[in-house]
Amino acid sequence: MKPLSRLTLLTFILLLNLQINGQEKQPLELWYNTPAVDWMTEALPIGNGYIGAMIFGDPAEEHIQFSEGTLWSGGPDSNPDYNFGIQKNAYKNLPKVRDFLKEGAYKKADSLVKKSFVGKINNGKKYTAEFGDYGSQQTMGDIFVKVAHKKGEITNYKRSLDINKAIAKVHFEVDGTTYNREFFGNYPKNLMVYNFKSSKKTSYEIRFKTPHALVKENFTNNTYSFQGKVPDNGMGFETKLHFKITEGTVSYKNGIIYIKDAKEVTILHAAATSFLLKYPNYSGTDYKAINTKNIESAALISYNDLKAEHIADYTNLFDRVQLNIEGNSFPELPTDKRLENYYTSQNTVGIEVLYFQYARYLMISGSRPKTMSMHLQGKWNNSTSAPWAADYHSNINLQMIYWPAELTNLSECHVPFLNYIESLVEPGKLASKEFFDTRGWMVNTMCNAFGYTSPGWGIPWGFFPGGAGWFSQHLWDHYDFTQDSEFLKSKAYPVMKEAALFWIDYLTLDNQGNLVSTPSYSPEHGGISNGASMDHQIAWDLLNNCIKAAKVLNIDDDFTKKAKEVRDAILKPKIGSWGQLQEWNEDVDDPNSKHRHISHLFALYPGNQISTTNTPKLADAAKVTLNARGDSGTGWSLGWKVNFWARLKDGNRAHKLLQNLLNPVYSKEIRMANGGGTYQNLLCAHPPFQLDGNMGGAAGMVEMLLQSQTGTIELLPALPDTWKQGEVKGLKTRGGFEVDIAWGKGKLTKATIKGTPNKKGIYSIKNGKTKKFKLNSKGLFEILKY
Ligand code: FUC
Repeated sequence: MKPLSRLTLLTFILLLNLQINGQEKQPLELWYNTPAVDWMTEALPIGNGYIGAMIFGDPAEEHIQFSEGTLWSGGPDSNPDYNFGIQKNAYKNLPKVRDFLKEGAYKKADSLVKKSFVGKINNGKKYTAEFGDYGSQQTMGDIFVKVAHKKGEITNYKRSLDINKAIAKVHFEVDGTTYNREFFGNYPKNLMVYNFKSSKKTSYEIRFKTPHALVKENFTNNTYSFQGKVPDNGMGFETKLHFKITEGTVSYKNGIIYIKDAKEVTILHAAATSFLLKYPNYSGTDYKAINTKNIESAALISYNDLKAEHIADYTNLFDRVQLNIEGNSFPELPTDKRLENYYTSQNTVGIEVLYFQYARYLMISGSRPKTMSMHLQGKWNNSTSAPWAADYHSNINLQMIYWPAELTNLSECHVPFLNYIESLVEPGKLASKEFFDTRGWMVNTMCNAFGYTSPGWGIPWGFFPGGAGWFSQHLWDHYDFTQDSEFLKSKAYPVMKEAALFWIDYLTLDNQGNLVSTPSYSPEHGGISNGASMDHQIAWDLLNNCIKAAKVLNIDDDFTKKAKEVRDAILKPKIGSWGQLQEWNEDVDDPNSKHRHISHLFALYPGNQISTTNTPKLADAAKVTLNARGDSGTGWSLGWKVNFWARLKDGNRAHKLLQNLLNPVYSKEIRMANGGGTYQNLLCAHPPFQLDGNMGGAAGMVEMLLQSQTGTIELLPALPDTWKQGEVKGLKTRGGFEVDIAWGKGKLTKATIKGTPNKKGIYSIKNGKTKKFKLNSKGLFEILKY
């Protein structure tokens, strides 16, 4: 072979390889050339599903802060009278409130709700803790690793997070000695694994610090154990660290582990608590046995094997979806600089792809079967009194955190949330009975780890019985995307049905013969109403999903008949005086309101009662509302708006909102109006840090490329002009299909729909005509060139 042709062949192979392994070659890495000083905005998150840790990367002393999802203050063990916030017999005041509302006596109705339908924390007891017996998610503590590195100038410093493999790294050199650290969460072993290497022997001092009470501390067989308890409820927990070293010695004195002259140190880190997600006691896990087993199962395995096991487990999920968009710039700049450049020059989509895959990274790192559901901060919390208790908010936040799960082929990661939903049914039934004398279950705005399902302890923010219906949408979606009818039958449908019973009982007839939700408040915006639109849309969505589920399961009974009757009688979305979609039954929307919650657009996203194809007038009204609310907001509000505009098929506007979401933010204080964006570690800034915006943004990017909520697989429904050429692989749709799409010059070039052989469906390209398709005997359907 002539040298030239060999070169051509090599180039060809290289190009082919680049294309095939696009994901592999993509620089999916966050990196920085300075250590993190600040936890919220700079430290890098890793996790094994159960535990979330933040890595700082200081050469002189590594700092690993961590939390385990089940560690909470509050609950029944903090107060023997804890009762899920319930006010007994509250329902006796309901007819009076309804009468007031019918008469138009809104003020009187509102004060009676504030008095009677408010959740009760602490049951009269005095608590010093901010959230009383409601509790807060807790940090477990901090591990500090002092490194006696050589004195001298630190060179070639790099702190990074490789999200292709889910490994955080720190590298630096001092006077010819190289120091390398690696950190990852191994889900199969339920361990965190930290590795410190140096080209010359190094000594270390390691200590654990926690804000909780000490029960017992000891050190045997190179294993340190700290058994502690949360002060207010005595919840037991243990942090266990096992040390493996190459050369050198290990010793222990007064809470400090000394490692002398080691070439390499591996720390296996286990953490567990006595919490059990089970009504009514929420306790009973043998956490010490779990830790012993987890450490023992890994102690004899080499560091490289633990790493290989982790990479195989992680990539099995992560590699299912690939996204390439032309213009992905290679990261010759540190991530914080890229973020700054992105927002000012707005000429690189590389960071958008990184942001998208980072959301999937965070989902895999924070939510795996058998782990606790992610909370407002996923699994990353460094506080004992976190913002909003780092709890489970049902009026947008928790749902948004799980929006990308099914869409981006991470169904398994959805499971902890689905289990959490199930755990709320029993306490939610008690709350439903005492507050409203209704059947079924409900939750309100804030939920904790201990079945708190009552309204919050302040009204109007705390009053939102719509939460359970909205949560239930996730159960239906899990079925719809996976087509797992056993799950639908045994898990989803019973819970959905109970949520529907609440609405069947709660809705009342107005003078025009419509069913309305009364009393109601639109989440955190405006006053009491004779029908907040979001409630109606949620109830409609829930009943509609119950009807679809019953059809799949072949159920035709009194409940399904009633469900249809009620669904069709619910007050429909209304268009108001200035062309807006009405937030309430009353036409009182303020055209100047910029409020972050746009609850009445639930029907557009994540619901499907409104669409550009089936209800164009309502879609136009939604547009009027969105234009009035503007393009700024808190982090999650921006994330929601990306999805709204994508559903309205306006790709450029959706992209503009994505750009606003990627606005660099430095503030850590709570801001309730504007100020949302992204921190230097690419975590979403409400501010402060909340994971919802990361996930909402990623879900929105999917909506721009692929939608399926109307029963049609819509390819490239909201492609922005700047995404001229690209390729996405492995996205999922309702009906259980998997879709790959490639496009160039803004037009589809190739798409593949995969699924069960011979399965039929409908598709459209860029909002064009709908066409039928049938998968072949291999379960494939290909669309070539548009
Ligand atoms: C809702 C929002 C707030 C915040 C909180 C956690 O109450 O209105 O903006 O995100 O949840």
